[in-house]
Amino acid sequence: STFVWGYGSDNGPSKWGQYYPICLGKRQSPINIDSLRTTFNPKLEHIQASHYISPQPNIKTTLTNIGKSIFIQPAIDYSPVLVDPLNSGVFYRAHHLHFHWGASDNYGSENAIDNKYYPIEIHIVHYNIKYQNVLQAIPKPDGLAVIGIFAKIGEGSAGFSWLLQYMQKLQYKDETVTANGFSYSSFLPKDMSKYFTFPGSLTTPLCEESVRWIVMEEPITISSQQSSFNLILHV
Ligand code: GRE
Ligand code: ZN
Repeated sequence: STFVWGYGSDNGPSKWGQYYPICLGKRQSPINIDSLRTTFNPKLEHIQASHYISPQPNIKTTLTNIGKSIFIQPAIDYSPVLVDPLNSGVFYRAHHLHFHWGASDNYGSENAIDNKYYPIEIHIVHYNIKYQNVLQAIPKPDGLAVIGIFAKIGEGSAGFSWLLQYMQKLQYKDETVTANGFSYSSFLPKDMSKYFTFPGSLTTPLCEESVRWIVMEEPITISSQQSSFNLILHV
């Protein structure tokens, strides 16, 4: 078929299921998190922020314009490991970080908390170390864990300031640049102790139902100038 998925009225999420049947499933993301209907689980594992600090500044990191997002992928020798929040014997390795954003600061996140949407949502995608690589893991029900971080407008962000140095070279789809000095930790909120976790899916086709979601309650802040990082993209 000639269907190309997107976010418009003709090709947006409500149309994806006609072409990608998994997108009609029962474990689909994103969701609005209704905080009054969540329960506190004192046994949840802590997310260890220290695992996300780059051990050295000169690790090669590939930045790619994938058309709908910017993708940040450090060399494999820097890949933090996440313990499953519900099971201390299950581990996921960080694979890449990407962004979702809107055309204005009023919307852009995919998930929401109590119907509040943020201008940007960051996804740190991890795969279960029992699988050989991320492609093997994507179709498996226990394949992925994604940390979702919201960004709102406020103080500038060190992570976005680092990213903005490279955006001029990433204006067109499939452009790629090799960067130095990336650290996942520069995209994380100070308080990692409060998060919502639930089973879900990739938020883009094929919508595979393989994600253990970990959505941080505390947003990071980026300056309004930084929030226009996407405006130079020809996507
Ligand atoms: C996405 O396509 O946006 C995506 C992934 C993997 C996990 C979550 C997610 O590619 O939203
Ligand atoms: Zn995503």
